[in-house]
Amino acid sequence: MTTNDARRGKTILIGASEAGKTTLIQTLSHQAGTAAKTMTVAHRFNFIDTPGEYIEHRSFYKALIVTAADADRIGLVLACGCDDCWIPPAFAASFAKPVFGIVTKADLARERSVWEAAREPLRRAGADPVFVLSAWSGQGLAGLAAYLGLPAPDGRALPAGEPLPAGRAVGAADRAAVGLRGGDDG
Ligand SMILES: Nc1nc2c(ncn2[C@@H]2O[C@H](COP(=O)(O)OP(=O)(O)OP(=O)(O)O)[C@@H](O)[C@H]2O)c(=O)[nH]1
Ligand SMILES: [Mg+2]
Repeated sequence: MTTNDARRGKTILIGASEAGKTTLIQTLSHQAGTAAKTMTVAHRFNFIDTPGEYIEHRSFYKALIVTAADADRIGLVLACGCDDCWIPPAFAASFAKPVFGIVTKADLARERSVWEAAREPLRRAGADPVFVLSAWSGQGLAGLAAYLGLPAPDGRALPAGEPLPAGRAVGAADRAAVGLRGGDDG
């Protein structure tokens, strides 16, 4: 670990499947490519990436808390316009470390009211500050990068008119891979 790495510290990202955690890590780490489904906890650059299932099922909470011991701060991630955000109120109190929030996919909603609505579950969880951004358009990334002590990335701005990549379906095979047997155990 270099001196710079030590100063920046490690950030663990926690949030539902498809929230955009891995894509955001790739973008902040200046890595090209498309994010594959995260199957297990992964250390990537200054980040600890977690599978969405870890917040979607209470039985994984302990694993999240133990894993967060290796991090200096916790980022709770939620996609703009999500129907079920999975982030419980006061969740930040589970960690004796700074907890901040990230609303991703801001490019999917132009209205400020949608962004504000997405901030609410994060605020209720105890996250502060809360950043609103899009890894694809690049909007809002500079603020988060500055907070984390990282160089500002360009985002992944797509050529005008090109559709955004479709989201992946999260299926039974994904659930099995992270150790879930079937129905919701939360
Ligand atoms: N429109 C839009 N789509 C995004 C953005 N960030 C990620 N996505 C898409 O959202 C989907 C899920 O992204 P991931 O980064 O794999 O999500 P994740 O939170 O790591 O998901 P798990 O690994 O399943 O927990 C992918 O299809 C991404 O291309 C964004 O800022 N805007
Ligand atoms: Mg992922």
